[in-house]
Amino acid sequence: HSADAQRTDLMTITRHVLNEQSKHPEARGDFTILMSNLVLGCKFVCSAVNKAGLAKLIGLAGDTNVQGEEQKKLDVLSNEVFVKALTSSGRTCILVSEEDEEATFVDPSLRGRYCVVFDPLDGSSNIDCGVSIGTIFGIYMVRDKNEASLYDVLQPGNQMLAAGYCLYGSSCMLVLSTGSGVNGFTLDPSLGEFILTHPDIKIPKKGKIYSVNEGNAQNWDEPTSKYVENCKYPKDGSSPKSLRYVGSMVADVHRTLLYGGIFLYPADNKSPDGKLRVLYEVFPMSFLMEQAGGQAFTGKQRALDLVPTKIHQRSPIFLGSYDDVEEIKALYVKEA
Ligand code: AHM
Ligand code: MG
Repeated sequence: HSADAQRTDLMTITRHVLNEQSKHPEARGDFTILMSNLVLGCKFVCSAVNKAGLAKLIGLAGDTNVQGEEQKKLDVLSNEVFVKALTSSGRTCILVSEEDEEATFVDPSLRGRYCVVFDPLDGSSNIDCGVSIGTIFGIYMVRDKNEASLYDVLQPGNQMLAAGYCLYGSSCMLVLSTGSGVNGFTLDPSLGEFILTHPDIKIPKKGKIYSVNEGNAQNWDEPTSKYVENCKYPKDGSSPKSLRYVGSMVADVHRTLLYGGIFLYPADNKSPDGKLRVLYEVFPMSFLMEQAGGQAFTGKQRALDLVPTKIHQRSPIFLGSYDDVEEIKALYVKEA
């Protein structure tokens, strides 16, 4: 019976990645190994996040605990876990983390072909009140691992090979795209494996939710103000949209992906580039949105076409359902 098959034939994330790689005859298994190290990092962070209060993992970096050892804040700890797991995979070359000012160039003896950009624990200001947080990542291929340079990661998002995020929420979910659609995996804690639970995710063409920090409204530009006004007081007789804003990008984008709607972190006259970082926030989420049939726009261009010049660069971002993003695009075009 198919019901039995569903219970016994488990599509783990490793099996899924292996299947996808088998479509590329030149694949040597490197990507699969890279992914399994990345997944290990996510499992570690998930476990640490779940017992954050108990294990007294929360606390300021630099604080000392009763044993006199330094306590690490969860975001610092998560960063170390990812850097070590990715470096030791032997498949990476350059790592860019939100937590590290400089890019990490992997020791030549351990170098592989992939560059990984990531935010190890995004939304970490939410940890203390138990709100969902996440890890975001994007993967590029280096041109020549013996001549790796920052240029290899200062590439537009359309050059990414894969992108995804892990949500540490009411369940732990990993959402991944390797460039042929988007798939969602849920961690089965008893198995310690991510199992495919959301195959081929497609974002609804139009949504009923908008997601933005409206406290910044007085500093917004015209198109953003008009757009949000229209969400609340639609001129075409349709119902107003609902507002949902967690303040944790992974949670807000995940809801947008599954339910539809729009997530925006616009420019404002205090932060003309918005808040979110191009390499490890804007690009991976834009990649996923496009792969799921949605769109991502910076206010000027398709987000994935932006060419970053600095690894921690920021950009305004509007992403989500195709039709909703189309609306904000039209407002910016009018303005220009
Ligand atoms: P962080 O990297 O300091 O955690 O900030 C990133 C977070 C995102 O997860 C979220 O979308 C955004 O900041 C919320 O910002 P704001 O509090 O300005 O609304
Ligand atoms: Mg962040």
